[in-house]
Amino acid sequence: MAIQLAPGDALMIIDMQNDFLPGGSLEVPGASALIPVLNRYIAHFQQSRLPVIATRDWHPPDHCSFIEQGGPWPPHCIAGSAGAAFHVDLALPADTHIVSKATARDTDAYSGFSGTGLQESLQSLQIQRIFVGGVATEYCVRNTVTDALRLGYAVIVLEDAIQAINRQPGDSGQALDDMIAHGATLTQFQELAA
Ligand code: VGL
Ligand code: ZN
Repeated sequence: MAIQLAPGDALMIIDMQNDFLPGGSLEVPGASALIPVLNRYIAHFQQSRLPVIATRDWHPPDHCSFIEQGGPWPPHCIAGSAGAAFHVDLALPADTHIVSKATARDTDAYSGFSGTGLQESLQSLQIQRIFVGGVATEYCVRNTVTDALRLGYAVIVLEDAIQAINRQPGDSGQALDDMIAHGATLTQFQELAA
């Protein structure tokens, strides 16, 4: 079933930062394959004059999620570092709304809504439906999607533009099931009406 973009829609790209891409400190396997797909979505939303939002993981150097501090992850996405920059091939428009998350040392936040003001930004842009892609499916994508659904947004997950870490085999499928159980729908680029 074709999806027609309309006013009130926004594209939300989660954490397409160097540290989550091949060669980065917390590589999401296969994530570079998302870049050309996300660029097609970006072009489509721009042609429709609809907003693009990009979240970024933006940690202090001693963030609680890092192994040295007893957390699960190698250091990654340290605010201002090259690893925290968006990948150069991702064609983010100049007026992209950038949302920095997990910026405080003592709290981790997988959701783009967590302490960021994202909800207020969406309200001022009069957004009602968000199309979500990026990484990682079972962490930041999943938590951002379920928060958005709880807040009353319609959410469409771009199944050809997300990638999981899969620390446990099956994490990706579980995350998709969970997002669907919360009310998300899935789509792929071909489903978007021209
Ligand atoms: C993420 C692990 C640690 C994510 C962020 O963006 O999904 N995953 N920090
Ligand atoms: Zn992180």
